[in-house]
Amino acid sequence: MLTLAIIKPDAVKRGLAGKILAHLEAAGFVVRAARLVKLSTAQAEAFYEVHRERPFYRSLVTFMTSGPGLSLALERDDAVAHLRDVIGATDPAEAKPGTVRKLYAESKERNAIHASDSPETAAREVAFFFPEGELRDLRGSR
Ligand code: 3AN
Repeated sequence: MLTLAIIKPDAVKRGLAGKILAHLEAAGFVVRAARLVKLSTAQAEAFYEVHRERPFYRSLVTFMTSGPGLSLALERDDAVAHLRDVIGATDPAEAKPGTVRKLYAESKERNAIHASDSPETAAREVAFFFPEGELRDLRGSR
């Protein structure tokens, strides 16, 4: 199954995209699609629509539009749950040792990586960045 990750603008800016991708590949994920995207404000607002009422929403949108992020469609068995384990808790201070956020995140907001939080969200988020046809073309090519 597929899930959606974004190596966030803080991590791309600090030159950590390659290290984080290597970490994900070592954890058994296969890259099915990748795109470096600088989100517009409208796109970031739509992506984080579920958080619209949260106090950090405006700041989150500003951060996510501050530079390009690397969006990834990743495949492995039970991908959503495994990726959540690999990235660690939202707050890097609470993330377990060896998780991406423990290793690379700066703060609760600038936390290096996004990962879909349920299979339903994963389907929506993969489609947000990678239109269906594009993924179909990539399937079976490796
Ligand atoms: P996760 O990314 O672990 O699923 P969510 O969905 O609760 O966490 O939050 C989405 C994003 O909002 C986080 N990745 C982080 O960038 C930001 N965020 C979450 N909680 C806070 C907070 N208390 N203060 C600032 N930013 C936050």
